Amino acid sequence: MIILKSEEIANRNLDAATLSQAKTLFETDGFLKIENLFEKELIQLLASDLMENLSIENDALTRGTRIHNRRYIVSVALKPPFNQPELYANSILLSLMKEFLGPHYILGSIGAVISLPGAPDQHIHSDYEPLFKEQPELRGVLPPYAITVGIPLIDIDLLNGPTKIWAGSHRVPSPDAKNFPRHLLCGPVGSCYFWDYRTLHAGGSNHSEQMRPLLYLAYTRRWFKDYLNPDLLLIEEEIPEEHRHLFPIQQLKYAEAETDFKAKVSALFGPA
Ligand SMILES: O=C(O)CCC(=O)C(=O)O
Repeated sequence: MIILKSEEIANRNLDAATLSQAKTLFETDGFLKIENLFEKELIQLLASDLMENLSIENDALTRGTRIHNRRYIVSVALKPPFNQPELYANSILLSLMKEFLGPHYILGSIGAVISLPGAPDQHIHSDYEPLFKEQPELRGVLPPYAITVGIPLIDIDLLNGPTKIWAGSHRVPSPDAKNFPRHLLCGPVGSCYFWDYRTLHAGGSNHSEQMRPLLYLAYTRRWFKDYLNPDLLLIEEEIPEEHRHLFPIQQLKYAEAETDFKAKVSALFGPA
């Protein structure tokens, strides 16, 4: 786990020692937790917006996709309050994504996993199948191509359902969870944890009386398209120019996409 120093938070930048520690932990374990990445007020605002429209009584969860018994994925549109760059383009988070995914990464999807009171343990899984099934040995040796960032919208603890994760399971061809140490990802509001798409994990059972919302953002190398997960990237507001590189051009509104396309062509071939 990493705890950011106050100067790192103030400068919105990791120092070299923290970056190197993050790199070692992520490469070895296939996941990393940061205890204090976001302002608590930002996360509380997101939580109240999301939870306002989701109550068990009015069954608003029917707009989500059930991924397991009493566990749902709901899509989250990039519109206020979720379109704040402090969230999706957080400079510390992006410096880590760049470190692990290379310079050309994009935001592939955003959503929330809601476990209802009484949700049992989810099945153990990784977020994608091996990229090259005909050469399974490549699974563990390739660098990461996609990362799921989980952001607790309430304090997540042992009662309401941490995400269980098996350290090092991203490094082998067909991992069996019992051969890897299991960690329980709990985290206060303001924390986040992220895992390599290959690392085995499972949502933990919810023994509390409240829903447990975990916001997630998936960052991927720009050539990767996730065909297996039931989520979306809904962009409902214009994205500031400095952050458009995070989005696949086809998903930007047409006028923006055209400007972006022209800028990219002229960067490659010179002005028209
Ligand atoms: O609910 C969680 O903590 C994790 C959910 C998850 O891993 C998934 O839906 O793929």
